[in-house]
Amino acid sequence: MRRTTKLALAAPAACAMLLASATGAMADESYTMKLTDTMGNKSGSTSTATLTIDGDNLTVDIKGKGFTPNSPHAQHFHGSFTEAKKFMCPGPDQDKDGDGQVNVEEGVPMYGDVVLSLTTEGDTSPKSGLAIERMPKADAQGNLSYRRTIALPAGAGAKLRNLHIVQHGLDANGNDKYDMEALGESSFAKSLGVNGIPEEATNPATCGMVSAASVGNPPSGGVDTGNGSTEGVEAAVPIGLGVVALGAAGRAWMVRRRTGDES
Ligand SMILES: [Cu+2]
Repeated sequence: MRRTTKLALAAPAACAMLLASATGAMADESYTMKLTDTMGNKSGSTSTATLTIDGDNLTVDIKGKGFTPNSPHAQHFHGSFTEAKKFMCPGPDQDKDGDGQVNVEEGVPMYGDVVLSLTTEGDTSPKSGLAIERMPKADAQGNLSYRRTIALPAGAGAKLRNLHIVQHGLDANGNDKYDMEALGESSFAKSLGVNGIPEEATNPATCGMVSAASVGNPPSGGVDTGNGSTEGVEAAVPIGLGVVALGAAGRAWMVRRRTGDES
């Protein structure tokens, strides 16, 4: 009888402890990571990203320099919330065709699919991967500044350490814009059915891993009590949806460019 009572009391206590530790792991944490041209793409771009996690709210603050001026730069969290999958920033050896650039197709096997699109407003899903009109634009000096708070799926905040940030868009021939002369057409965009986008606009310029954050401890992932919570995010990543959206975004980008050229 006494034994039963003890157990009955013990269970809620254990639950409370679990809850407490879970809350502790997810309390306001802030850490800083460097985004650099790990690819050897000669982008000349570097950024500092500060991530602040408050439960499942993520504030991303990015300050960068050396970006193609007056140009939009697509940026994403890449990788996977699933710890079993190890993704990382590509090195120059990912340049399989030896053209001196690690392009998107060469980078993806290493850095993984888009998990979150770091847009300036609206949707942040992989569908907005190339929503260029909602991506941050570098100023005339090539400085890029971005800040946004994003609500993550439940439990995802604690799993960010499995991800990394990639910023895209570089100026390979140093004429301060994206053009076909330097690297030709983006085979990635073309593969999505969007013609006429310079590869300069899609190639990765910087990459930085959350697990390499220099300040504070990356979230431990200790609250990984189930895998259902982030599956929505994971499932939204792959190809089908992303491809359609990237295509649409690419076309929008081209329309914008044409309009710009005419004016
Ligand atoms: Cu990306």
